[in-house]
Amino acid sequence: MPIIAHLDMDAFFASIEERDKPYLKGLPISVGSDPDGGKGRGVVATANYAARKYGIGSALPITRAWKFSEDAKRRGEPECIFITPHHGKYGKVSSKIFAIVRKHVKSVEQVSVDEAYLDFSHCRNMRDAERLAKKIQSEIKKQENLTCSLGIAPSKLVAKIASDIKKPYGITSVNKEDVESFLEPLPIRAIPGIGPKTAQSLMRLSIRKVGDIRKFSRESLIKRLGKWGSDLYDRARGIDSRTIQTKKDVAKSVGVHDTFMEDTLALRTLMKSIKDIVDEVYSRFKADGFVSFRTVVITVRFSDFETFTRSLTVKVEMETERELERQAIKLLLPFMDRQENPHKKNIRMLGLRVEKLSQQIKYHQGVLL
Ligand code: TTP
Ligand code: MG
Repeated sequence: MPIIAHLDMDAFFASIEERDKPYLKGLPISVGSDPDGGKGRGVVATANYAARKYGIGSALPITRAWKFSEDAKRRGEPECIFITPHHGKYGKVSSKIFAIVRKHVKSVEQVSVDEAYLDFSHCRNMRDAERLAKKIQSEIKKQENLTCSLGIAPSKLVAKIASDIKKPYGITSVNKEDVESFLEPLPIRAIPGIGPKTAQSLMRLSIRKVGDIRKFSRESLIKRLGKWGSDLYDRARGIDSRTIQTKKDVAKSVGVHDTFMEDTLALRTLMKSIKDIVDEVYSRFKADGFVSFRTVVITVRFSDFETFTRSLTVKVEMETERELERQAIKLLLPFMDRQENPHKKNIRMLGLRVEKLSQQIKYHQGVLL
């Protein structure tokens, strides 16, 4: 069972502005469009927690943010400080933060300027994982004077939801056996992918909490919401088999090709060749330390050098040589009949490649090797 952490910076753009301009300390801040005295266009990118108390937050039209700030002023509270974003600066801070994270964690999948999934599977247990989270959190605070929150769970989905629970500067961990009871009381909007529109259509079915989704069968959710209904059925149960994809994994592929002594369209020759190629690709893939792949690509070159590639990508990782062989043959067969080869041209070369690879991380007594 993997242990995945999700790290998300607190009020990221606004916290950087507050840090860099000491006179702003403690004041409500909105980073985004210029309100232009209430006539401005555009939206709030983010707001610090003091401004959120006024109802100001991401995606709020700037005219409304201005109004909320004016209302606060009338109540005798500090008005909101509106700042236009400095994206270059935020990018640089982001690089520094994830450099700190990478010192502690080998497998890091950064998904936005301020968040990443971290592979904590080398931790012996949840307490160990919490200690590591605390260490990363404190080091970011010490070196960059910024706070972040982390969620630790057996899946990306639950880790992401958990990182939001104790913001700012919080850590929330969810054990495997507690996933369902953790999700049950949360409002449906806590599930990534449920926006205001989906939330509204779910409200019509009296679905308000994640636990309410579980009262519906997969079929009835599909009937009401289409394919998304099936995803929702899984998400409400914390089911999510996505693994951490580092840049290295995404970029890597393992491939082999074979040029025939004589161009051919003979079934036996092609089947033997594809099986040998599968064997070779699979051995290399294993030797490079990979454990799973999600994409299979085939290349076919005909005797006139016309070349085609066809690929397929699946959601759930494939791991076995048999699966690779099955997919490779599935991709090759159309080239042997009219579908992809109406003129019955002979084949000169066959190639096969696997992509979207995941690597097994090697551990020794809880230490990353
Ligand atoms: P978030 O992590 O969603 O928000 P946040 O870090 O400001 O606050 P939280 O403590 O709730 O995590 O987004 C990260 C940054 O991305 C945010 O600081 C500004 C930017 N952003 C936008 O520009 N527009 C948006 O709609 C959102 C949601 C974020
Ligand atoms: Mg954030």
